[in-house]
Amino acid sequence: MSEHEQDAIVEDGSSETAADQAGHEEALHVEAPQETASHLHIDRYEAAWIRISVGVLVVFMIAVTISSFAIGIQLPGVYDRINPNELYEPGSPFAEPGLRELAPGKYEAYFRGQIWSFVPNEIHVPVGSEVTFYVTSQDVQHGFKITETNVNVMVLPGQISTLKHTFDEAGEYQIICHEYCGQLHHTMYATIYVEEDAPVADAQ
Ligand SMILES: [Cu+2]
Repeated sequence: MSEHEQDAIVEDGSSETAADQAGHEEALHVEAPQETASHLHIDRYEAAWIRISVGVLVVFMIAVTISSFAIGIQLPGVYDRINPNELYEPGSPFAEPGLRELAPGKYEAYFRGQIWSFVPNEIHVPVGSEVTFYVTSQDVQHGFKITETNVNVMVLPGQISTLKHTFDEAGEYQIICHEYCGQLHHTMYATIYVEEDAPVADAQ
């Protein structure tokens, strides 16, 4: 087909498809004069999605604010570092870990994770107690999760992890190791007894 014949076909439009038509219209758009920034056109749907995205961010910020200030959800923190070989040194809080009363209703509890137990393996606190936990491992990586609470930290040799919880309801709370730590991992647990008017006892 010669060049002349091709032009003829386009001119009479006999072989022009709908797709070609659309292509031509698009080309016309592209050639339209550019709009200035002051008259920037944002497509209706694009504007809607921008509003939705901003809305989602605002919802996230509200959720984070409520969970940290109203509900008290906290991220586990690194309190300090400690040499796992020095856990039994005099003065180390992990040589004889356990519960200590700081003030009425306020306690700190030191726990040592080791294959395959927690020391101490039980503590008793009265209802309403606020307990700050300090946990470390003397050997491998363990987990420290208290059932029915938000307390959930990894227990790493060399690191003291900390989290706080207020026990408002009486009952038995299991502390379970939820990081696989070897053959008897499933036997590694301890118990927190939250008792009505309980005399505070600290069992090893
Ligand atoms: Cu374990």
